[in-house]
Amino acid sequence: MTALVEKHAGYRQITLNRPDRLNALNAEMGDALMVALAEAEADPACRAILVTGAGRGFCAGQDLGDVAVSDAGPPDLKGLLDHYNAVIRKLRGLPMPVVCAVNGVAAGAGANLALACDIVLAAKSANFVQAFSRIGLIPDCGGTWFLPRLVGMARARALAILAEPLPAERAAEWGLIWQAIDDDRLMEAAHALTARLAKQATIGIALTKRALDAAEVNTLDAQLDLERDLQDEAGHTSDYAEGVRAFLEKRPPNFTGQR
Ligand code: T3D
Repeated sequence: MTALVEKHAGYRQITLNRPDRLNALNAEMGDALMVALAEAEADPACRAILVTGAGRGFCAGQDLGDVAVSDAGPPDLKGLLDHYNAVIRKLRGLPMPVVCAVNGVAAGAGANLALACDIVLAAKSANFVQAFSRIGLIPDCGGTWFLPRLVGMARARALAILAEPLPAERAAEWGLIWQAIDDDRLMEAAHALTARLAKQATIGIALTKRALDAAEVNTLDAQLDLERDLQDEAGHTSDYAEGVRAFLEKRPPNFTGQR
């Protein structure tokens, strides 16, 4: 199994599982991720997702053993990327929050897979490498979109062109990720955060994600209208009613994640 799924109360953990190759991506893993994400999305009991990697790496990007140029010519990179792009689109389009626990090196498409998640935690020993330029490629799986938005164009350009490893603590300082965490505490912290998210107002979070994604292209005027409409939707959920009731009654809310 190239992607392992574990069910926890309220959330699922999806683990990239080719540890002897630092979880390098291949077509089979792309398919397995799509299935795991689609199944999580279809499960009403699943209100958050945790993505991580098995072994000492998070993901070393494309499995280069599968894409070597041969006598038959270059490999079908377009076809492969259509495959991986579907995974990135699926991840970004999920209504529930996705936490990524980067347990070790995240290189090439593996780095950008992590950046597609909503909240990225990383072990302090991990690093992020836009390894593409080392082999004559361009950042893909959304890299050229995520990087400038997260860290600004000057840093995005240097990361993409130089392909130098960015240590987790600096990645957090730069705003590429949310937090760098001591290695031995990473998974405990990632589970605690995902479990906490699984108890929050799930529809409100889904609408927040939609608003933030739309803000990437909207004018302020359009965004204000969108916020008004999404807030109206959030305001009709039972979680909103419960949130206000709980506040007034001075107790923690008991959100169900339902409409
Ligand atoms: O095909 C397309 O559509 C194009 C898409 C491209 C998207 C991309 O992701 S391009 C970028 C591809 N990734 C890379 O270029 C990274 C290659 N890996 C590395 O540079 C290094 O492995 C790391 C910096 C990630 C980690 O270094 P280190 O020293 O910690 O580990 P290592 O010894 O290099 O790797 C451990 C094993 O994993 C090793 O195998 P071995 O010698 O023990 O049998 C190594 O060959 C294997 N491995 C690591 N990365 C890949 C890989 N095998 C296949 N593909 C890999 N990407």
